[in-house]
Amino acid sequence: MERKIELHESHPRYLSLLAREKLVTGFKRGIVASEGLIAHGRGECFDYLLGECTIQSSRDAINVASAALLLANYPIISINGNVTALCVDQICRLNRSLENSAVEINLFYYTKEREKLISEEFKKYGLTRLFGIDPNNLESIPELESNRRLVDRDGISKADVVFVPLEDGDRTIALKKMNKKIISIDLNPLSRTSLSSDISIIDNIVRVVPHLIENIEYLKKNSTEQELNYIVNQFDNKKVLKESLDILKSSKTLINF
Ligand code: PTJ
Repeated sequence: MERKIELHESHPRYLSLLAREKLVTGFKRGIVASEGLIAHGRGECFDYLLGECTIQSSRDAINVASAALLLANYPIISINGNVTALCVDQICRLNRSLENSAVEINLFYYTKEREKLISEEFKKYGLTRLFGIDPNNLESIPELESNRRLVDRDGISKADVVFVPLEDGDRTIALKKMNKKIISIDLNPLSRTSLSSDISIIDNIVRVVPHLIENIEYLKKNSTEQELNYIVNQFDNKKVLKESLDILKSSKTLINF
């Protein structure tokens, strides 16, 4: 029997419940893989320990990511089922605010049907060109065996910067070996993706993408190329990872309660 849940903004866990609802709906519609629900649960656990907010070191990483995306010649935003269910609209806005970027689909639990549904979902939000769907235009990343090994010749293959929200570690490492600059979003600072990215944003994607768009718009208006380069060059990703781990290990969230 179809279940109907009413979510009220006044509920203390409204945003968390909303994200769950988006994923469950995405799963029922065939956009999210069943494993995507488990992956979200893992993310929630880290989010809880981070206090469900954007910590200072992640704000810094978002600022650096914004500068790196603006400096890139050809940035690609890689998307999957969870990213689509949680923030398809915001990803399309991010793509529009970058102007020279493109979006590429890359599914770990690949099925033709999911690829089609996700691609239609992006079209609904105004995306006219989605890479990664033309089998004749795909090539394999060396040393990678999962479904994620296929990248588009006109997309990720050519990109200098690849933005990978909710990615798996193998592909991040493989893309690094191809000399791509990797910007990731992952709530787990200990994941191989976070550990091997150039810029690791340890935060929930639903908070990150709006901040990123706002930051990009600000930097576009207020920064020179030299200033953007300075922001990127002074960045220390290890410091970001260490600071987020320190917060996870401390009881700061409990103390603030
Ligand atoms: O749609 P597909 O087939 O490409 O599959 C997508 C998933 C996410 C299921 C697939 O890539 C996967 O299994 O990912 P992993 O290896 O479980 O990694 C996902 C990472 O994202 C984990 O480290 C989670 O902690 C993290 N994560 C989950 N939800 C969020 C998140 N990070 C940021 N924001 C979230 N909302």
